Amino acid sequence: THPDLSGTWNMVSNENFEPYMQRLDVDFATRKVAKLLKPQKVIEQKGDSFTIRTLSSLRNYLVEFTVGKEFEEDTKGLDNRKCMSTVSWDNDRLTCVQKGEKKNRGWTHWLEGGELHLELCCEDQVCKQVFRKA
Ligand code: YOG
Repeated sequence: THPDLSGTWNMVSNENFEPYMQRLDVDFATRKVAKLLKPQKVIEQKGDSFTIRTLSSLRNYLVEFTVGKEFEEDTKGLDNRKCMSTVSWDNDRLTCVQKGEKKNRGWTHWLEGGELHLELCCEDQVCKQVFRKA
């Protein structure tokens, strides 16, 4: 049985977000605003079905998927690319591979000490975010 990531989570830390955004070709002005944000994660997990909302004053982003089923992801409002994404459980970690123009792109969520962790990768950059239950 896998961990339940469901809930509303508030960001408490965000490391290396700027270089991650640079790898995604996010423009300078957007990066300066985006790095000041403290987004909320709202996760609904029902069996293998997930809805993940990333909410902020600048932009909201929604992704819906079923574990193990590849889907076309449109990162509209973020870096505006299309990826073929697949999310799977790697033991207790929920891992997404985002195949597309950018190499080594993806993310991993896990729970640790009651907090929600997230690593976001693009090429050689890793952004590390931590969220606490609202
Ligand atoms: O989460 O993929 O939880 O989708 C990463 C932003 C900033 C907009 C957010 C708005 C990447 C401008 C999504 C921030 C930078 C910067 C809040 C993280 C691109 C553009 C939306 C993510 C996964 C896992 C689910």
